[in-house]
Amino acid sequence: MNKIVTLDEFIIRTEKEKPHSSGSFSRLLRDIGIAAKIVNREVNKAGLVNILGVDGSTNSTGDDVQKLDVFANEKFIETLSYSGEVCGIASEENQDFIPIQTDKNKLAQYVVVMDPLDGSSNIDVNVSVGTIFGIYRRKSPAEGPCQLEDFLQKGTEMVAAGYVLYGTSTLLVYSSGNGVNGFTLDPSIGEFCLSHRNIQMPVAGNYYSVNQGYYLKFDLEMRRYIDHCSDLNYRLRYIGSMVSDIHRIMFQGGIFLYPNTRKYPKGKLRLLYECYPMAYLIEQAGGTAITCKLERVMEMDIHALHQTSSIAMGSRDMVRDMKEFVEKYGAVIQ
Ligand code: P6P
Repeated sequence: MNKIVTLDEFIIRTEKEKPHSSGSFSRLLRDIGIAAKIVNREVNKAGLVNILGVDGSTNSTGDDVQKLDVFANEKFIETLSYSGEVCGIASEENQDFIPIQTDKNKLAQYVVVMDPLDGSSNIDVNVSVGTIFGIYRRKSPAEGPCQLEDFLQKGTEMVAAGYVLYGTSTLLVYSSGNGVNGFTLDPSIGEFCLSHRNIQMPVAGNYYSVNQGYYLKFDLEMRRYIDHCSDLNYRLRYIGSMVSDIHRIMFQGGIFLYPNTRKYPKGKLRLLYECYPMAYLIEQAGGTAITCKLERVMEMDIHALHQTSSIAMGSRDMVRDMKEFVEKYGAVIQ
């Protein structure tokens, strides 16, 4: 029987490989794991308690905020604030970033960007949802409060990214720049245990993931590529939860698309805490992540916390094919 490697043990082992590590980053990752376990406990019993349904408010992009969204946001903020390793948080659920100003945190060197419960419209129908997070080193002077510049950093500046998938089992998948590893929560011992070592995405696949309902609202080049997927008898899989849709692609190959539409001319998904972290993981797993105007997502300039972007990410060969359709049919800005 293989020895169980817990998330905490894996983080400590990884830390030893980085001689100058102060342990601060490791403690931050462990705290994210703790918050994920707390959120998981509530997600798993959401149907039993009065935590379903919307809480009447809307978030920064006008989505109805589900009660579990609010709970997840509060728990991640609470856990990360207590940790002492984070000087600020930017969340989908908060219009502005949140400075963490306790004595422990104000000298902290990291900020966290997150979508605490992505795909939350699926909660009430028991479909999997996820948490997405990214970690940056702060850029502002260490002794003062965090600044907006600490968050408006390109994806290439991210030092780690990950997601938690609350599905048939609960999985934490993350990378700190040396490959992607997955940890499955074992409820019997309350630990995330290493279950998917060094995840490498297939270079090709036959799944495509897009909201087909918007087909007529996509630009010509995206419609032609989607027709191409259909002509090749690729299988359409779309859950409407980015973490779930991309998780499949990480293991079985495929391409995830959220092109710009008339309703979302700059795309719907948020660059800072959805596109950058998922692009980081996709690239670390050997895939490709670009916008529908063929820019590398990680290199995109960011000017606002809730800035959106179109995206096409997944298996290297499939994104390359999509790129050929855009070049052939699209008015790509050179
Ligand atoms: P649509 C969920 O609201 C989300 O932010 C992502 O998780 C998901 O990929 C996308 O929006 C779904 O959007 O317009 O297809 O419902």
